Amino acid sequence: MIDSLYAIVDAEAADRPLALVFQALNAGCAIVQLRAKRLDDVSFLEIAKRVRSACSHAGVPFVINDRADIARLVGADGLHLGQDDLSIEDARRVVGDMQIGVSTHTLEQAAAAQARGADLIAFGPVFATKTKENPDPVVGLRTLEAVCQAVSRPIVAIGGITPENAAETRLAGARYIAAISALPRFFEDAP
Ligand code: 3NM
Repeated sequence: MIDSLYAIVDAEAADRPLALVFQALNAGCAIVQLRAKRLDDVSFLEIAKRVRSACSHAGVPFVINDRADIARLVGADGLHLGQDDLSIEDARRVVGDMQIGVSTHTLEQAAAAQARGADLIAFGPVFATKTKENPDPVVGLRTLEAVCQAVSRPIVAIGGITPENAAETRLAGARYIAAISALPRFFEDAP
């Protein structure tokens, strides 16, 4: 399961974000995303450089949430965009051919993200989440399954993913499972 784990480290919410990144890398996660909705630019850039370096050493793709400028500055492997962030087209003008992921919450949004050239499509919230401010309605496993069948880009399931529901979420067809609040628990359960 860890090799499908898309570890999202929230630089503001985590007590020690870098330690969490190292834990995720040591456990063998698939992708690391750094997220910071309110951190000042200097601090975000500083931590992003460190995570960039750690991921490079581990050979794990490093994704920046939302901030195309910081993704480009640190040479991230990917940029992740929400529905209200830059469009894929505009983001590409900043980050070039970097991998771009897009958050989606309906089948229509997922299909549109694919049509616009998203490399990875996040879909959720699959389960109830307390992490996101104003989350979209819970989509559930059946809708996740339908989206996984309808689009050909890899799907990242997100929202309320825990070690307990990770297996059924993967079975629904998600290539990756993303976790924020339950992230440390995946390492406790790792062999
Ligand atoms: N995006 P947790 S749900 C950042 O539905 C985010 O697009 C979502 O946090 C979406 O693993 C979510 O703690 C929060 O539930 C995920």
